[in-house]
Amino acid sequence: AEKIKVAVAGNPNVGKTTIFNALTGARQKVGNWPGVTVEKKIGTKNHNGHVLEIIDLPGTYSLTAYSADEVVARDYILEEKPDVVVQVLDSTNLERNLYLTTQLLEMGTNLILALNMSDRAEMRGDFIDVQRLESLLGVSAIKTVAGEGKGIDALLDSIVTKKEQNIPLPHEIGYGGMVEEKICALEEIIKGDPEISKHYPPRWITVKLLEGDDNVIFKLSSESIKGKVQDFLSAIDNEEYEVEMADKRYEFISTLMPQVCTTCADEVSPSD
Ligand code: GDP
Ligand code: K
Ligand code: MG
Repeated sequence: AEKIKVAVAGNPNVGKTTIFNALTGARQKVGNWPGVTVEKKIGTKNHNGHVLEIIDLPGTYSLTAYSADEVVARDYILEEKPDVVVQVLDSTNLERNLYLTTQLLEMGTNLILALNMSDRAEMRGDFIDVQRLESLLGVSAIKTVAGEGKGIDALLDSIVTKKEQNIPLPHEIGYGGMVEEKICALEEIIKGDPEISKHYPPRWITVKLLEGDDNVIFKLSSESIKGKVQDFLSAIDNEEYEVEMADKRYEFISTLMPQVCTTCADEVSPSD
């Protein structure tokens, strides 16, 4: 059977490794990502006649190029194009964890949310409306308690189903008039690159460049397009856009939260 490539992503300390271990059992290999001392873990799992190759990505709060961990995680997603990305979330810090979700959605990943630590959330009296969350975000979501193996079979079933459906749609957050105008203009330039649209979601590349993420410019193959992009970017104030876009993502999440959980309040506030 064809291998299903699965990447496990998430913030640090949400139970990623525990989920990875529950998914793969003892069948794992540990190494390093090329060029950096970030641990790379790969495991395999046979599930109902399907072979899953599962990667435990480094824990990250975001997918901007702020650290080696973030670059490793996002380059894996962009270059290796896993069939399915499982984001593990800490259900007691849902709002904060959804920030990474917005970025995974913008990258056009085929996304499943593992709402982990659901034992602790329920002990606090927080009940997340999973179906509502799924329909608002257009993803699949499953409650898990990783250490007890709860939800792991459902997660495996969901991975296979996701792969078979294979309809990742880049989810677009509207950034509002001023920013959208710039996105539109810059995206036009970027789409002129002969390689970019074949490999990456152009809007995602555009958003990252507007945020001042220089690392992304290396994804462009044409020198003349690179020059045009640099001219465009030097004429604007990146910081202003970065702040505005982060605000819009938080706004999107804070509008969503009361619709999926009436009592949830993060143990750690999203701005920490
Ligand atoms: P990672 O940093 O995301 O890889 O997180 P780990 O897998 O190392 O887990 C962090 C801690 O949370 C460990 O002490 C786990 O035993 C614990 N943990 C993981 N999943 C759950 C869960 O669903 N419920 C509870 N109560 N604890 C969990
Ligand atoms: K925590
Ligand atoms: Mg870990």
